[in-house]
Amino acid sequence: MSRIALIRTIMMVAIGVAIALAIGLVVRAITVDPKTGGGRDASVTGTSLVGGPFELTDQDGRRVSDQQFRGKLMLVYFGYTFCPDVCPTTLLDMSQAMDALGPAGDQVQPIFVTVDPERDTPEELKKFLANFHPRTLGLTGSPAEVQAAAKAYRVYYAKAKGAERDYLMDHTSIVYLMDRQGKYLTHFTSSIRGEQMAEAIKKFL
Ligand SMILES: [Cu+2]
Repeated sequence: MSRIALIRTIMMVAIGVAIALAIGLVVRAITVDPKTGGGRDASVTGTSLVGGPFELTDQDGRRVSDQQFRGKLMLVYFGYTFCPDVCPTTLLDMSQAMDALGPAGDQVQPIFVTVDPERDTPEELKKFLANFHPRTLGLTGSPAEVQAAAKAYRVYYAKAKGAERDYLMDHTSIVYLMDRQGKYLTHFTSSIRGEQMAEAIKKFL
């Protein structure tokens, strides 16, 4: 092995370790329940804690349960329609990913769950989602139903300060990819673009 080849090998290993550590940290961060800080169990069972059953109402007023998507991958994002930046950008990335997948995208169900059921009625969701991929399902429900869904996905959300009708929401911004049984596969942060998301999804199709 030449000196350059050796240095290159050492660098590749170092980068690999750094990436593994970074992934470990992110996965650990998202499995910690923000309310209870329940990191102890989360670190033992890892990402299997992300995801779970939900019962909500879609933008057409139909009742929807996670069971309906068995056999499909779910691309799940929690946010709210009044969001000034992160949510629209992320939904755009999801839409671009769906477009990039082409016909293979039929195996993927993009889902947007509101963390603001107070303002996000089915009608509001429908208006908002007209800007994004046509197969995107918008889900809302009673505060308790939304809370249960968010809890299952380890999503934190809270009303931030603001006027009575113009408040902002703080919320976790992670796109989850779930398998055909509804189990966690991987996740994407806001920095990923649609094309990269599509490439990552393809590996699971
Ligand atoms: Cu948002």
